[in-house]
Parts: sequence; structure tokens; C-alpha cells
Amino acid sequence: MDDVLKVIYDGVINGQQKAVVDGVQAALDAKVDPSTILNQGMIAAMSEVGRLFECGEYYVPEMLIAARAMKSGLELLRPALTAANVKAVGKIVVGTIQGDLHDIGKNLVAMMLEGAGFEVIDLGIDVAPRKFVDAVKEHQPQFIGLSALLTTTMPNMKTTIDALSEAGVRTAVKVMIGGAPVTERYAREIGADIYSPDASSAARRAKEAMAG
Ligand code: B1M
Repeated sequence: MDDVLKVIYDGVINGQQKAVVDGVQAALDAKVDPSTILNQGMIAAMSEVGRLFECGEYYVPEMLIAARAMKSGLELLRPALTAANVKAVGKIVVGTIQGDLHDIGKNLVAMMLEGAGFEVIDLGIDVAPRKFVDAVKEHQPQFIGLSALLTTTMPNMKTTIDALSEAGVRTAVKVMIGGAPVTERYAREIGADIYSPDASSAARRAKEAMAG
């Protein structure tokens, strides 16, 4: 790997925002292809961060700091990616379900998905089923991602899936759900397509679903 890409890669893994931004600037100045910067510098690093999290070496704070460093680099890289017409690997609309204001986990999921190369449209918190339906129609994503942290708001995941069916767009998207009280069994019960226990597996499972 090029020295400059290694600086970005290590910077993301170690959560060093300045190192990542300086590395991206240096790579752009050296005319490194923007998609190489993205894939070999940032996405590869976030995938390693995901692995470290899954094997218990990293915890949520390390993952958050890495994701923030990656985001700062991405801000700088984005115009170059657009100019080079580098396509996202897929598109996902995410949001915290109606009635629920918790967004730390959802933001982390969004950042890991961005780190995996997805375009993420974040609808925020307390998102009504209708808003998810409208976003599916407007943005035509491959996935929608629903997050719930309260046992009292979990049923709104089912309400949202029902709203997608009623609007005739259920089969147009795969529905991924997650959040502390959510389980694989619950996902099956309400007819969601993918359950993810954490942000890193959310990114991995979305990529697998795109591939398969
Ligand atoms: Co709230 N809260 N809270 N809270 N809060 C919990 C969830 C609670 C378990 C605390 C407790 O009682 N022990 C409890 C829920 C109990 C229950 O439902 N059975 C609770 C309660 C009761 C409440 C209020 C009702 C309190 C009150 O007002 N009486 C109230 C509800 C407000 C509302 O939403 N309408 C409330 C409010 C709040 C704050 C606003 C103060 C704040 C939220 C701030 C914010 O998010 N901006 C807050 C917080 C911080 C928590 C705790 C302490 C931490 C949640 C968190 O951020 N975890 C939480 C207790 C706890 O979990 N220990 C608690 C860190 C985060 C990284 O993890 O969100 O689980 P998590 O996300 C993970 C995975 O779940 C997964 O990936 C993430 C990263 O790995 N994941 C997905 C999440 N979404 C996913 C989506 C996916 C895939 C994976 O696909 C799309």
C-alpha cells in the first residue's frame, strides 16, 4: 500500500481525524485516484475497525472515534468522488422509529454503512412510517434501516413495514432492523429481511445482501 494511503488507513483505525484529513489532502495533491483513496484508505480501514469490534478488541467509543475520523476524510474526498463519478455500492435510508429519540446507535450504523461505501439518507429520529414510505419513493434505495431502543416503540417497526406494503413499495427494498431490544426472532416475526445486532454487522450484512 502507498505511504499516503497507509497514513489514511492507520488514521481511521486509530481515530485520528487530523491525520486522516491531512492524508486525504496529500493523496489528492499526489493525484491518487479518489476511488483508491476511498476503497484502500477508508473502506478497508472501516472494515478492519468492524473486525476489531466483532472480536472484542474495540468497543463503541473506539468505533465512534474511528467513524468520525473517516467522516472528516470523506467530507474532503466527496467533491473529488463526485467529479470522478464514483458510484456508491448501494443506497440506504435510515431512521429511528416513530416515538423514539435515541440516535447514538443509529448514527453509528449510518457511519459504518458510509464507511462500507453506501450512500446513506438519514431521516433522523421519531420518523413516522409515512416518511419512510415517501423516502423510499423519492430516493429508491435498496435498503431501509430502522432503529428502536425502546420496547414501547419497537411495534412501530411493524407499522412501518405494513405502511411500505400498503404503499406497494415493500418488495422494492430490503428492511434491516436493529437496536438494543430488537432480536433476530422479532425481525422474523414482523417480516423484516435483515437483523443486525450492531453497527459493524449492519454494514457487513448490507454488503452481503448487495452481493447475493
Ligand atoms: Co434512554 N432508555 N430513554 N435515553 N437510554 C434506554 C434505551 C434504557 C434501556 C435505559 C434503562 O432504563 N436501562 C430504557 C429503555 C427501556 C425499555 O424500553 N425497556 C430507556 C428509557 C426508558 C428512556 C426514556 C423513556 C426515559 C424517560 O424519559 N423516562 C426516554 C425515552 C425518550 C424517547 O425516545 N421517546 C429516554 C431518553 C434518553 C435520552 C434522550 C436521555 C438518551 C438518548 C440520547 C440520544 O440517543 N441522542 C438516552 C440514552 C443515552 C439511553 C441509554 C443510556 C444508552 C443508549 C445508547 O446510546 N447506547 C440506554 C441504556 C443502555 O443502552 N445502556 C437507554 C449506545 C449505542 C451505541 O448502542 O443504541 O444499542 P445502541 O445501538 C447499537 C445496537 O443496538 C445496534 O448498533 C448500535 C451500535 O453497535 N443498532 C442497530 C442500533 N440501531 C440499529 C439499526 C440497525 C442495526 C443495528 O439496522 C438499521
